[in-house]
Amino acid sequence: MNEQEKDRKPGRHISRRILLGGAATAAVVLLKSSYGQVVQKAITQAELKISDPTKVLGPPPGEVGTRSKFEKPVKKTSDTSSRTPLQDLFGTITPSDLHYERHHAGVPVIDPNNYSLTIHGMVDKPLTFSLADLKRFPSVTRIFFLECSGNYRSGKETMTPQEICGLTSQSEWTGVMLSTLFREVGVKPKASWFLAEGSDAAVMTRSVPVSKGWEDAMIAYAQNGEAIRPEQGYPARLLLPGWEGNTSVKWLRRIELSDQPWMTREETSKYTEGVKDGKIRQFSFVMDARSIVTYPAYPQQIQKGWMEIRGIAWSGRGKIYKVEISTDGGRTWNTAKLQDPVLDKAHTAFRYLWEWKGGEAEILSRAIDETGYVQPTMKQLKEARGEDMGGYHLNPVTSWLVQRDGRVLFKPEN
Ligand SMILES: Nc1nc2c(c(=O)[nH]1)N[C@H]1C(S)=C(S)[C@@H](COP(=O)(O)O)O[C@H]1N2
Ligand SMILES: [Mo]
Repeated sequence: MNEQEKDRKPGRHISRRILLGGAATAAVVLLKSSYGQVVQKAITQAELKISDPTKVLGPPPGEVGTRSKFEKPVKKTSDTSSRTPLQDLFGTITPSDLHYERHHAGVPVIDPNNYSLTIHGMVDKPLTFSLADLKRFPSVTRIFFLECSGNYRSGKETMTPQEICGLTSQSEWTGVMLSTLFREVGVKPKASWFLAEGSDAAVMTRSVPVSKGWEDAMIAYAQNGEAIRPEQGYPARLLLPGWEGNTSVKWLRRIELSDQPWMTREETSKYTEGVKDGKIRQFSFVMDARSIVTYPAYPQQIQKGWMEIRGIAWSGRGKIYKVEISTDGGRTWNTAKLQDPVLDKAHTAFRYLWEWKGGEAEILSRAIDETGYVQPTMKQLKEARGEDMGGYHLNPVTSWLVQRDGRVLFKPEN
């Protein structure tokens, strides 16, 4: 028995940490002083001696809640992005502080009192809206995922779901439909494109077909029940459900209507991808269907017996229709159970009961959306788009290899 197991033995209430006299704060207790005042005192594990929570008054409520100190999900960061720990999450809403981030020039600080959004160009009545103006319009609340079109990594066996495809997250967004603002300014019938411009140091700009503006684009000022986070575009951002994350311009300050696209940097030198015969595809907005098993996955080690294979599936084209699971490397497929509600353009949780009897296994998931689109393998992607397809819009089926000892490794595609 190792040290940890010993600590978990019933009847053994004193942790190793206490025996070692660890000085970390164990609890905050409230004591009544001799004058009747309630005073707070932080006590250490060593002072506490016992780990029975029924014997100590717990800390009082705080102004903001905290995560259990035993849970430490973290984003994996680089200088320009951070990735959601998909393997640590349950359900489908990403806690706001774990939402992936992608900034081309950092997170700007914007005073909501100085914020404005101007809509001009091919409109009857150019207007500038303050944040308060935006909040006065009829609001909408909607759940959908965001995903960077560069959301794919591979190359080694020791990769987690977060490392492979953590550039996707899901929130409940609240804001005003862009169509509401389009009516307010009177978008001219001839206008077929609009430019969305951010007020970060990148002054990010993207051209978007006006039809998306009429259909389901929104200007969001809230995320998961509170003001949108600075990292997500505070105080307001454009959101284009199901489209590549880059088009959902954050810190949105300007929308201009026109009858042609602007050919900005983000839609010419970036966010384009090779297709066959040396051709380049541009304005590839829609995120195709994808899924990933988040349990079991690297770096977990499984035990023999029954378990729930779990994961998420999503599609920018609509609802997830079906998720299929294979545990034999793709020879046979079984239908996973989808967790209700299955929403349009939203992460959808799936589960599949499986008994691991020992021995090697290869677990795969494959998403099929309501349009009939089937998540491809890397081989199929290469066949369809050629070897020079670049790094955007890669949504291959992900495989996990279960070793004889139960360790799970990622199987890099080739
Ligand atoms: N103004 C502005 N908008 C932006 C970006 C940016 O750098 N500046 N990054 C884009 C990219 S590439 C993505 S994938 C998403 C990321 O949104 P998130 O950071 O809220 O996850 O925002 C997009 N909108
Ligand atoms: Mo992105």
